[in-house]
Amino acid sequence: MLKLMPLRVICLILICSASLFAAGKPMNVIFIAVDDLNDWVGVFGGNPQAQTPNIDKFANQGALVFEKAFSPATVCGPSRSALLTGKYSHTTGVYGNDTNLRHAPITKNLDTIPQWFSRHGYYSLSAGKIFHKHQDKTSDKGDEGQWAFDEWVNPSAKEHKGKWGRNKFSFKEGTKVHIKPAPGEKAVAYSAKALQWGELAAKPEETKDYITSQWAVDQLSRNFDDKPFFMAVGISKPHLPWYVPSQFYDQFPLDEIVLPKVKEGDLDDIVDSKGKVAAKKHVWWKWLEREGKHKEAVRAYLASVAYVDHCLGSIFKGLNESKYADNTIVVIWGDHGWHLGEKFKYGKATPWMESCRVPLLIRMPGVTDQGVGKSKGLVNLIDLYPTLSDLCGLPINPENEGRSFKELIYNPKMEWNYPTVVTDVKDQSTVFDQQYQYIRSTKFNKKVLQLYDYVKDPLEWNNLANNPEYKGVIEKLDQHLPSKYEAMSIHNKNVKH
Ligand SMILES: [Ca+2]
Ligand SMILES: [Ca+2]
Repeated sequence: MLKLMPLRVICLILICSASLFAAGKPMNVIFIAVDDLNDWVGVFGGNPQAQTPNIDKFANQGALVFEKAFSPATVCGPSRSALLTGKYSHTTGVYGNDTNLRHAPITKNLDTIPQWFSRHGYYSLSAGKIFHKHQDKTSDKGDEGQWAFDEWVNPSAKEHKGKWGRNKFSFKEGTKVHIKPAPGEKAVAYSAKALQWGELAAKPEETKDYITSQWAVDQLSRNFDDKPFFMAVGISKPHLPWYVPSQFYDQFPLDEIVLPKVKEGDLDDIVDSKGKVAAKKHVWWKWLEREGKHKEAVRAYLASVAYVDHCLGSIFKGLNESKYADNTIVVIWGDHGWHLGEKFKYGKATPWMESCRVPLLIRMPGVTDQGVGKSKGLVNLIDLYPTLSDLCGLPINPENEGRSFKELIYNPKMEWNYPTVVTDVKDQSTVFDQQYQYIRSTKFNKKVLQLYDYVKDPLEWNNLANNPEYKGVIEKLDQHLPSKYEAMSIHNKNVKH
């Protein structure tokens, strides 16, 4: 057929199809945040007991798994603020969960990722937790970043009852647990309140994250006025309390739970410049030890991760069956890690590996499905802003501090060894290269250094910082850490409206 056509007709057809391709719409983006998800996901290998068949299948069918991805900070607020603004907390002063990027002088006028996409022709929409939620005296609803999207909904809110209504659930009898301080023991309010779990007498379809996931699927039948879309979906588990339907607990028989390893005396080599031990066992670890409930806590987290995987599975299925299956980039990220006993700690907000490493997967049709599936390149969630801009053909915001790793996505086996930084709190940061983690803390006028060879010592038991053999390694890594820390920006309670 082709050889019967005159050459100029063939040329015309080729030119037309090339220009149609060039004029084709940019890729859509589905941007999925999972709150407090660590590397206990099958393909990330953080815990072989994890049951995440949907994420694993998603990875095995064309998403790229970043084995060395880190968060810019180790609690929700500053990690998300850094990712969304493209600037580290040591640059902006947005540290801790009580500073809102919307009030900080350095960040309040920056375009966040969804705003950048809207500014460049995208339709942005969101449900669930993407921005950290802050008090807002002008509204009883709080500031959840509603202002950053063209459309923001809370699909499980009361006003949607009927279509998306959320019910209050009861617990399966005898499964509700609240770990508290010992009588008379002083503890900060959050610690005393937050460590809770229980098996819900509910179907997954009735619960918040499933409803949010279903909202995302429902949007995939829309046209968005013919614009490409940027859809942000926030999944709230496995954040505490670990209340998920009992079927997910049933997947993990309690007597089969294996606990993460700890080494007695592990913290004794973390010392300040006077040789005084500067780390101690965390209160939640001590309470769980006292109550004999380590296995129950680990099981509750595993059950919550299995629940998240179930919800994500519904998004993957909905996307595969939609008209957007072949022109949508999917990014899945955890906002920081979480300890389940490692280094005698439960929770986040430490400078150690378990708090800093995050799961990150990116699927780009036509690109990652041709590739090798896993990358060992060093990347950070702060790199997502420029990377997604780059992948979608948007200009890179000159305010971004991260680095686009588009090239790595196209070629996951290439060398990508840019050391990357995590700022845990003011005056405490850590840097990762391909072999070492180096932590420098000058908090409270005390200098505490830690160096771990996480390749040889993945549980980070041997602090090498005071071993003279590693002086050169430390000097080299220290250059990547912040030379100054911006002062803490305005605390929520001091914000005037
Ligand atoms: Ca979080
Ligand atoms: Ca140690």
